[in-house]
Amino acid sequence: MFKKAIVKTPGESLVNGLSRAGLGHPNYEQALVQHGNYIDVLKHCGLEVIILEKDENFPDSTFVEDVALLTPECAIVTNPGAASRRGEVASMQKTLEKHFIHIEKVFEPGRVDAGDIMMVGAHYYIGLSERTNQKGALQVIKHLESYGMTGSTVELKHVLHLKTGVAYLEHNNLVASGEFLSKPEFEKFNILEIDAVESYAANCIWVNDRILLPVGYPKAYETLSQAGLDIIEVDVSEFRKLDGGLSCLSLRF
Ligand code: CIR
Repeated sequence: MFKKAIVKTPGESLVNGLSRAGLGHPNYEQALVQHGNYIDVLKHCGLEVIILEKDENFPDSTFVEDVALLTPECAIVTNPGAASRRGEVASMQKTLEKHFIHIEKVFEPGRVDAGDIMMVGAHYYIGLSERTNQKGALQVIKHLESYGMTGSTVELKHVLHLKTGVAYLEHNNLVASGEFLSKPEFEKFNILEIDAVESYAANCIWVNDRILLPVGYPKAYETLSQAGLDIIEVDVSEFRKLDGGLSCLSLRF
């Protein structure tokens, strides 16, 4: 069970965040409302939410998930793949020092966005993407192993991050879309297939036996509720315009 979450208020510079979605710029006021609602939902799931102040210097810094991997044993501060995001790690490291005894780091030439890392118990799947390279993944695996955990890499081609297309919802349930439906490494899971037209819904999260799912994906809702999952729908449409979603907006631990 998670006890806490770290989130970061979006700055007005959010509208200039990185995007390949082609959905236009987010509306800042609406993004703030959606972010506030997201915080309320995390609280409703029993989490203490640590809200970091906005930082206009880093348009994408509200997507806190990418700058650190939090495990029960340690935090690993990443070295993000996008140059414009690398400076986000310094302030996050300061925050994490208040909550973690052990903090490890990823260094050049290793690059990692933790949106590429999916936790399944004590094993961590690390997507090799345009943001996360082999050298970065190997550094993460070495850190994990030094604390008795394990990691392995997964190739991905069509989406930004591993967790853009796949989500582990505990109890062996794996939500998957597109290229992840046929990965041999995921065959052992109970796959909950997300239809290609609703692929954005694959970025859902497990929070203390509730599932946060984006609003507006009826087929995905049906699939997850048929599987007996307890769903809360959350509107993150403005963050979708920047390729972000429910997992990216918090670090849960
Ligand atoms: C970026 O391109 O880095 C941001 N606009 C979106 C990051 C989304 N993060 C995630 O999927 N973990």
